[in-house]
Amino acid sequence: MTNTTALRQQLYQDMSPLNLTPLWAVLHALVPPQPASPCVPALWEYEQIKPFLKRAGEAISAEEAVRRVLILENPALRGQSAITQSLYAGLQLILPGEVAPSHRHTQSALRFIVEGTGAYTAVAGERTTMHPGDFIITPSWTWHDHGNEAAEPVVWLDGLDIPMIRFFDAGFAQNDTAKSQTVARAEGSSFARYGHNMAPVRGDPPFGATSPIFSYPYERSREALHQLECNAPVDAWDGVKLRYINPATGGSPMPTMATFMQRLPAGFDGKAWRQTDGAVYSVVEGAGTAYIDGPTGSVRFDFEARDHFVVPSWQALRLASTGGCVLFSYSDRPVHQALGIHKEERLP
Ligand code: 1HN
Repeated sequence: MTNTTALRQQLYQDMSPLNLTPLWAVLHALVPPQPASPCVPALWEYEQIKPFLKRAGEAISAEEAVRRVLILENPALRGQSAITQSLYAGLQLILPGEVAPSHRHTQSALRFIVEGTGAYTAVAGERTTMHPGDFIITPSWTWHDHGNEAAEPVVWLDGLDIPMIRFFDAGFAQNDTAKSQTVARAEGSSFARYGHNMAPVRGDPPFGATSPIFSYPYERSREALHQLECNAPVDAWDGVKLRYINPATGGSPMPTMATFMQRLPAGFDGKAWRQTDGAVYSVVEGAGTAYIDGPTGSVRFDFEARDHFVVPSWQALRLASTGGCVLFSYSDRPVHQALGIHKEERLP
């Protein structure tokens, strides 16, 4: 051992009991030249998952579970209930006749309906009926419960900012006194008030940072994408892609998560792009292929309707579809934008 090495080792050892660590040993990893996410790309095929959802339905009731959900964990983050460093994803099942009891928490949630029709979710006193492809939000600290008064099981994707709120140590939660909330407004009231490029003339309740619309029906988003596919130029990277907005601000429906719906026309063979916000995808209709290029190599995911996949931060994604498809996705982009650190690169 050289003198210097010995000197340093002794320094590290002697100061360690005082919880001191030399920066120069970790500086490179702390400020990498570009994002080096510990997350890996991953695909969850619905065909493979569905039997386990079914078995979960036999193993526990929605009420006992509170929320009967199979968490989609990033293979590189097992045990952390995280699909990216900042986001959570899970598939929730509710069977006919079941109720998932009312509660609220500071974590924001989104629901994206994957299979089945007729369950409802209630948010702050208003119910909305679920249909495949609908996008529903549960803003931070709003009471919410779910129920299924229809004849078939309903499965949806839950997207939450759980790891982010955990990072900030800012999580609070409460159970409601009643299992289901009392309905305070007729179904469709929020959409009638804010879902048509119009708003009430006076007496807006304070919505804060979240959208006054809490259900964005698939029928509407699908129609918009169809119109644009037929009548407007198709983007070489995205196909036809729209973002969901808070109509009161033009920003994302909730402050921590952005959501998107896109259509890849039949024969689409897209260019690659990358962004700092890792994203979770839910395949709505059709089939296609995602090519993801990252520091640990390249993967190819052949996806079908109801499959889910995750693209980590700063890994290049290229999408293709022979027969055409529709994709829903969400990411933590609004937080990157609020912090001024969002970066996107479209590769040639
Ligand atoms: C939650 O409240 C729901 O309300 C779903 O359906 C998933 C995961 C962690 C914490 C709360 C729901 C959740 C959750």
